Amino acid sequence: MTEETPGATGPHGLTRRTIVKGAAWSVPAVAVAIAAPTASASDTSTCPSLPVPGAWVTSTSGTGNSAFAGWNNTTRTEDGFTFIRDSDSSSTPYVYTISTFVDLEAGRSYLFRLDYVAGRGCTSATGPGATSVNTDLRFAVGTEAFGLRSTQSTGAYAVVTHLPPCATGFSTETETLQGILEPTQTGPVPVAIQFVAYPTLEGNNDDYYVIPSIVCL
Ligand SMILES: [Ca+2]
Repeated sequence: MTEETPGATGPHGLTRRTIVKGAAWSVPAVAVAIAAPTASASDTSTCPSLPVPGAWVTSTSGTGNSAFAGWNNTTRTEDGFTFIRDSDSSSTPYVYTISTFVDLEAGRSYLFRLDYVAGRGCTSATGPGATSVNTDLRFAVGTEAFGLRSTQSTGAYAVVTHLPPCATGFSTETETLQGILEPTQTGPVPVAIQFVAYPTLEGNNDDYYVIPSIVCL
């Protein structure tokens, strides 16, 4: 459960906490402006929706930190997910995967998108000048990766741009990762969002806030 602070709930049901180990958190105001797919897409009457975040399935490998049971966990908002956990002084990555299925029809075209903002995992207590460690983001539909990002050059993928310095919260710019899928068979297709927190003795991995969506073309 997310810890609640009365009167401090953000626009996505997120609760502000000012000092949290492993997360220089502020609710990404830009996320409020992220547009959900609208009726402008064609043939919305039969367009499938992604399940609500609470219905996605979580799997993990490696060891994530367990302190601060509220904000220092990965949480589900009403429209997306936050990943702010860290590898827990381990020598192997902490891998956190959130997945679901969506029923698609053969011969149709579907745009899958993932809007995200990223932030440094440095704590407010350590302040500017503190360091954090890379976290990878992978957005996959079926067997295709539609989005691959790393927060730092030590990661496996292209580095997130406009990532703010430590202790300043999430990026103020939203980026969209997306791809078009044209299935050849009708049936369920897996959708997965994976975070890989690289090993760190200090325990501060960078953070993400993501919102997945689907548009029928
Ligand atoms: Ca973190």
